[in-house]
Amino acid sequence: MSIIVGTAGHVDHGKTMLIKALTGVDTDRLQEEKKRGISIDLGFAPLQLSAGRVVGVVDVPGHERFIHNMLAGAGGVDLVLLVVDATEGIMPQTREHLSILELLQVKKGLVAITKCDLVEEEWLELVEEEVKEELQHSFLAKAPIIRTSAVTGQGIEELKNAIDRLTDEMTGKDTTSPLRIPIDRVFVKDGFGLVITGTLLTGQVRHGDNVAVIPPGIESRVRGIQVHGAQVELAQAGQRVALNLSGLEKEQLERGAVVASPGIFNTTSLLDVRLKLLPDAPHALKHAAPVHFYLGTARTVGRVVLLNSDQLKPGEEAYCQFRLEKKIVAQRGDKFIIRSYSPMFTVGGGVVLDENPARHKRYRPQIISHLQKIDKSEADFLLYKLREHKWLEFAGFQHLSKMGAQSTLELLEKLQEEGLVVKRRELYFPREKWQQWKDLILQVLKEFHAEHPLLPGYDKARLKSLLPQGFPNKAMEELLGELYREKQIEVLEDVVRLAGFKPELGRLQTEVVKSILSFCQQKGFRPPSVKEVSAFTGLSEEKLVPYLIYLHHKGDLIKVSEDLYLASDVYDEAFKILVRHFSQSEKLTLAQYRDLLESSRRFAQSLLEHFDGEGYTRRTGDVRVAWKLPVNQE
Ligand SMILES: Nc1nc2c(ncn2[C@@H]2O[C@H](COP(=O)(O)OP(=O)(O)OP(=O)(O)O)[C@@H](O)[C@H]2O)c(=O)[nH]1
Ligand SMILES: [Mg+2]
Repeated sequence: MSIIVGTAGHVDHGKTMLIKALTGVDTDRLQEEKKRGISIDLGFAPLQLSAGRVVGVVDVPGHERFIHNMLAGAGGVDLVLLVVDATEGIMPQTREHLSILELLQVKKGLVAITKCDLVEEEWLELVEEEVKEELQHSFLAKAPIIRTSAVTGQGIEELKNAIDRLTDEMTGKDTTSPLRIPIDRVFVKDGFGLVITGTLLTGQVRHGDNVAVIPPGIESRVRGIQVHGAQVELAQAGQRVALNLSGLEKEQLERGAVVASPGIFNTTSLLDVRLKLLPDAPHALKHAAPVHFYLGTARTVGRVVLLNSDQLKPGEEAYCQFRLEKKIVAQRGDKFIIRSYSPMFTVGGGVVLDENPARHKRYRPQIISHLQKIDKSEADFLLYKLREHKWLEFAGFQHLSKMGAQSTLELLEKLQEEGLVVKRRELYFPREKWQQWKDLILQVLKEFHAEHPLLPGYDKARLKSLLPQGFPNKAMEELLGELYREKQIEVLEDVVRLAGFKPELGRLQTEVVKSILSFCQQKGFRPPSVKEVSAFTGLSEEKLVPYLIYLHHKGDLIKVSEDLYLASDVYDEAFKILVRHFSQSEKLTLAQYRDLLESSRRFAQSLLEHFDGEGYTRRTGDVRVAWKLPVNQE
């Protein structure tokens, strides 16, 4: 289990010196940092604890101008080491860093009073009092306060032991979720190529893995992994890592991009969030105001869409939407910080609820209540997304919830038990949608039977067009299978009908059916076309077709081709003639069959093609040979 310790505190308060005293590493690696004597960018060092445990330390700059760098480091912090200079006490960035960590929902930390070698005991007591008072309502209210000096070594062991104790009882980050590493540094190392560093937020990465680098959205292979300067095969959530990546140019990447499991993350510029404005923010936040937006190691400018008011007052919290200028990788549950546009102050922050929302209209109570719901419950969120997608495979949920396979599966099982989700084969559906589709099919069949009492049922292929576009075939089969098992429908070859439905004829219809049949029988081997039957019965072709289909399904008429229905006894006779011929002869020409039937060439041809289609005969060149023909029974 790996933990990240992050420093915090005002400029020059001794963070970097303290980390050097703890770890032996000077995290100010830039020349400019050395020259100016202040930290500018993030610094990293491993801290050895008891029993061979190592935690990663992220040292942040305190200067107000480099808060954006501090923010890039603060995202992965589990335990904060708040540094307060004994000679100065609480200063503006002590407060600002504290607010940021609070908004990022860091839960634990400790306080180091530094430079104790420079002050008297009485002064120290005053400073400690001030610190306690300042922290009394924060997450650090009960944090240990340790007096230190990097110069004399006072308190360094004590501090290390306190970190040891606190990190020992912490649970580490989630190693089962998909991989995600917000990149904080990109550089080229001679003989290696491109290297990125970052805190492994979730999941794990193995030497040789394919990973996605987003943006730009390129797949890359992990050629090497380093943790605390040593080559490793596998790195896990909570560790600081350096990855050597193939196939990428330095210019394609910058801080803010993410290394992730392929196929899981996308970039987004629209976020649904819960936003809190700090009680000491200097102004209310107005609707549509531009702000600086920080998430993970990414930063951009965004506009806040207040959904329920025109302004958010200091200390207030609200559901709102952010529209960002630059696309970033975000996911539900991520914390973010906002700073006022100019001058720049940290004014608030919050948590992402949905990284792929619709653009919301303002002042819609149902949108607020929706956001409330998905804020409170992961199950409600998954259900909402399922309703939006209509159906999903398990991989789709993993993509959405990014919770890790096991937790997602458990949540889905719970939703199934509660009857809110149904699973058919490998697909999940919202229960009410599934029921709606079943009802829809029954309703359509009912109307269809009322309108077409002669027809045997509804065309199966057409049924699918009633369902949402792209409805999977296997789901269609499941839907019909379920209705069948419930004895609601019957499925004939290519049609579906309500259970128990039988085409029914009125008195008049019975007459029509009789006359069609006898007309067709009379005509024998010179059968009428659909048009001729229509003329004979006086019914339009449109009205006639259901009768023909009815007779066809009943077996009284045989459909030889689209335009040709043959009375079944006439058909049988023609078939007998065919069989008889092949009992004496190997081959049959079209002309021979025409002569045998004493009919037209066209009719003979239609029939032979039909027999070919049924597999009774086969055409080779100009002649037919018998194929799967029953032996002559005469
Ligand atoms: N006497 C004394 N001086 C210290 C101690 N710790 C740090 N200093 C001095 O304080 C100055 C600032 O120390 P840093 O460790 O660079 O402070 P920092 O908090 O990292 O500063 P930024 O990263 O720029 O915010 C340096 O000149 C240090 O020599 C200490 O324990 N005793
Ligand atoms: Mg420093």
